[in-house]
Amino acid sequence: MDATPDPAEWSIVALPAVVPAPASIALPGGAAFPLTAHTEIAGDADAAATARALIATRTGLDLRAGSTGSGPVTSGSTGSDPAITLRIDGAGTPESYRLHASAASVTVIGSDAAGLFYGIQTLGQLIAETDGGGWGIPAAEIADAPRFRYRGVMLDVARHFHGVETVKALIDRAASLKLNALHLHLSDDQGWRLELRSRPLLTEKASATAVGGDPGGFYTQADYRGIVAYAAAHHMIVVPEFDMPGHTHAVTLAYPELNEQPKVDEHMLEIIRDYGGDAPAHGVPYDGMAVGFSSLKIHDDATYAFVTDVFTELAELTPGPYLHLGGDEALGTPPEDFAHFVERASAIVAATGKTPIAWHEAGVVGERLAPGTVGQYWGFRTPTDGMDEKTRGFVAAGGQIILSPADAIYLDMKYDADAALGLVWAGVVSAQQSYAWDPATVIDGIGDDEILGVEAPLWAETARTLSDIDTLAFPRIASAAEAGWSPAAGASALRTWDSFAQRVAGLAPLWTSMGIAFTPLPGIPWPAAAPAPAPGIDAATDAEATGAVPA
Ligand code: TNX
Repeated sequence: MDATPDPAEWSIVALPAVVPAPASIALPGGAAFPLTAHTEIAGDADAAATARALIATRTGLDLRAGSTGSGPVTSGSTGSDPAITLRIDGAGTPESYRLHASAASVTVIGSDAAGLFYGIQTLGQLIAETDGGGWGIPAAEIADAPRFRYRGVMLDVARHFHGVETVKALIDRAASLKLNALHLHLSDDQGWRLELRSRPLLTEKASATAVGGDPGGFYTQADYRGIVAYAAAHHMIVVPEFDMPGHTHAVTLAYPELNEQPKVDEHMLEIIRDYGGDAPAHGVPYDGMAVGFSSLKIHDDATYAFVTDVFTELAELTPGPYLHLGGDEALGTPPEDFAHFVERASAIVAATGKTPIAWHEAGVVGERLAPGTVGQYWGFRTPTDGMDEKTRGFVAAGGQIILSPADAIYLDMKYDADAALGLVWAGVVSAQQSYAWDPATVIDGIGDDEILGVEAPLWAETARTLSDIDTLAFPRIASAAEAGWSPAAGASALRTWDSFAQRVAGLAPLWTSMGIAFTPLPGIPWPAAAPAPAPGIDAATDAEATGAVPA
């Protein structure tokens, strides 16, 4: 007698690992949808290709072999095997989708192409091993839509340069968590990372170095366009940043006449004492980790010719609606000069037709910002030092806010005091702490209507490789995704740490199949095969061990 149960009776015992939590999910139980090499995928061709690739990654099943799914099928199976149908119906809010799964069929309907893409990401997360030994999708009814329009991750490619392949890998990872914006921090004291035809010396002279004397690098325009296209294929926009008027020491290597002399103060000397490196010198590459010592000349016309050149060309290269002008930590710029600069720079960016974004400091000038300028808040979950007041300045100018609270979702903070990677200026941030906040309760007067979204920045002083990025970002990036996409804390039974921890644990096999070197942080019930929580692990030499959870 054949001991293998009929696939029609396979069921799944594990809880579905959907992250970020969907707006609504019902799990009727019973038999699962059996996923086999004969499962057809029908409907939208782009979406079918995405689904096939994801299913192959997760299960090793190559549905291409048995599938007939490239035609204009809208009603499911054309053969005897249960089918997956993917389509777009134009109904519902942007980026929303509905997913039905039963033993007989799976249907994912997106309101638009992005919604269908997100429904497929959910489908990929639902795949689990059945009690029959095969793969399946549990019976489920999901109706899902994002809480916020903007859900981002930022990668600093200035402190350490990260090549196109690493950026694409980050796009894969972020899109799987329904993030839709990749903010690239393209310039800082340590280097300029984007080739510009209007200012070629920036990459010719100011891109070769990085923090710690590591090699630098830059994106050619073709590289950048490739990143933008890859992001678009994953329903992500690229939000490029040239940081000004501080964080501009690299400019002194190319156009030395544009900058003031570096301002070396006690704070800077303290960082040099703690982290090593030399004090900055005008026209000499800087490879330390201090911030706030450089400044463009504020009352010089040549500065605004430069600002106009670089943002005009950046706008031409960037199809997305936003350009980020920086504006953080301009400690080397006197306050009145800083105000003058951000007012003019936001107007220059707005004149390109794009919406400016600036770090929250720029909100100090309030209505003098270009109308609609977006503010990015990087203070703590409980604001200090008037950072909330500055952030409200953007609202006064008609702009919305992106929340990046550093003591929750700065992915470059250490997750454990002994961790090899990361910084600690915003504290040691556990997975629990990354989850313990709600966007609408951070700043008085900034609620859902004033919030554009949520972004998790990863500054790269200590992150040299994709493995470093994974080790720092995962699992805490999932907290940011849930804050940006899911219903507010308190508005859904799924929005608790316990639920989140269980769902994240359930993603371990998917993340492993995607090659993500996540850190199995404590407090999350990782599958038994996961390595023990490993504070202090040296990710550079032990990258495999940090993420090696067999599927
Ligand atoms: C602060 S927060 C910075 C960056 C550093 C980061 C390190 C903000 C807008 N700027 O210049 O890289 O801390 O965590």
